[in-house]
Amino acid sequence: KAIGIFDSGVGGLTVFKEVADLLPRENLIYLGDTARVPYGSKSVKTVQRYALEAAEFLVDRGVKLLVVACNTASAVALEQLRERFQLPVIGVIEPGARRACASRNRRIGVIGTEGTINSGRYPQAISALVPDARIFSIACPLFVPLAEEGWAEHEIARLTALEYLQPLLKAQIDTLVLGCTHYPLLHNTLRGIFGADVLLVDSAEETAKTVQQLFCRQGLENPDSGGRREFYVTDVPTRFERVGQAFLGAELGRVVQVEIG
Ligand code: DGN
Repeated sequence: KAIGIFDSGVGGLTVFKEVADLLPRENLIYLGDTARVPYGSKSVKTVQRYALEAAEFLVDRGVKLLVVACNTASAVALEQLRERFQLPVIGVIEPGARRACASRNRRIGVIGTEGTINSGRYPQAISALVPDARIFSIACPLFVPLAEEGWAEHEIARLTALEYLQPLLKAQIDTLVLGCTHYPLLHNTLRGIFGADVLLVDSAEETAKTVQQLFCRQGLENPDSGGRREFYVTDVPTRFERVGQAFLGAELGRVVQVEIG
C-alpha cells in the first residue's frame, strides 16, 4: 500500500519531496487537482467538496495514509476527511503550528493564501499550544504565481514580499510559518528580508516528520515496497510537468491525467 498525497496543483510537490526524502522506500501516489486550482481564493464549501473528491480518488487506490499537502484544504476540510475515511489523515497545519512553538518571544507570523488566513486555523492551533502567543497573520496570494513562474528569488519577489510583510517586520516576530505549499521556494527571499535570527517554519518539512513519526508509532512501514512514485493530475499534464520539476527538485517521470468527482 502507498501513501496518498494531494494538493490543489503543483505546490504539494514540496511536501511530496520531503516525505520521499524521509521515507524513500515507501510507495507514494500524488494527485494534483490542476483542473480546479487555485483552492486558495475559493469558498470553504467549494474547497471542502474538492478535497473530498481528491481524497476519494486516492482512497480508491487503496492508500494506507492520506496527506493533505494543501494548506488551504488542510485549513477547511481536514475534519471532514477524518470523519469520512477510515485511515490516518495528516494535514500540514498542526505540524507547522507545533514547530512554531519554538518561538522565544512568542511573537509569531503566519503567511498563507487568503483561504488559509481567513480560516484562522494556524492561530487556533498555535494558541492551543502557547496560549499567550501573539500571532500576526497575512495573506500573500501573489507568492503562488511568482513561485510557479520561477521568480521566487527574483527582485520582483523581494519587493512583493517587502510590501506584504512590513507589518511582520514591525511586529518583531522571531518565527514565521510558511503556511502554503509554494512558500518553501521563497525561503531565500524571506531569509533576506527577516535576517538570520527569525525561524522560518517550513510546513512541508514538518509534515514529513509527522508522517515519519506516525509510521514508526503505528508500524506502517513497508520497507519492501520499492519506492514507487505515481503522479496524477486532473488537467493536461504539460504545465505540471514543467513547473513541477522546480518544486520537486527532480524529474517527475510519467504524469497521468484523470477525472475525479
Ligand atoms: N496549495 C495551496 C496552499 O497550500 O494553500 C496553494 C495554491 C492554491 O491553491 N492557491
